[in-house]
Amino acid sequence: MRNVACAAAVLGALSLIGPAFAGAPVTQKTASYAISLTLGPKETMFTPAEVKAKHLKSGEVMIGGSMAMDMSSGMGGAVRHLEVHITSRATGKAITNLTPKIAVADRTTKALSDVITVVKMQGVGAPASDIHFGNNVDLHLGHAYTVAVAVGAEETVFHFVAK
Ligand SMILES: [Cu+2]
Repeated sequence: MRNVACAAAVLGALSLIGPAFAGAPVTQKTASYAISLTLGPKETMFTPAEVKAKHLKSGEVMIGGSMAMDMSSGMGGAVRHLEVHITSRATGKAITNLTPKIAVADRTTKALSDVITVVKMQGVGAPASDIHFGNNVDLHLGHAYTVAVAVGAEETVFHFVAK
């Protein structure tokens, strides 16, 4: 019975801090926006030219600037695809013309927060409503993180434990 109690305790804790990996997105509201954070498995990010040339049917296409780059080094323990979807609370439509600032802080090591290189992207073959912002990032499993997302003057902070 000890294991059962333990698992229940873990699940209870997780529901407080929200899913961190491949779970449903966690959404927070600011005055004008609904901002959703999703952490999934590493995604391969392609340029529009690569998608065309290779006839790709999956992965993600980078549509925001040519300097976009993969932030992950593979040295941090686990690579996760961090995505932020922003919707206007007034129209319900995806915000595609404002690039958010995203900062990731490891609260376990208390390291300074990293402002990540934000890539605007869209799933290959997905509709425009899929347009989102983020990058592949290195996370340490079991560490607690905060992700601060600023859209214009509005900001929200997400808390999770990487798993
Ligand atoms: Cu993405």
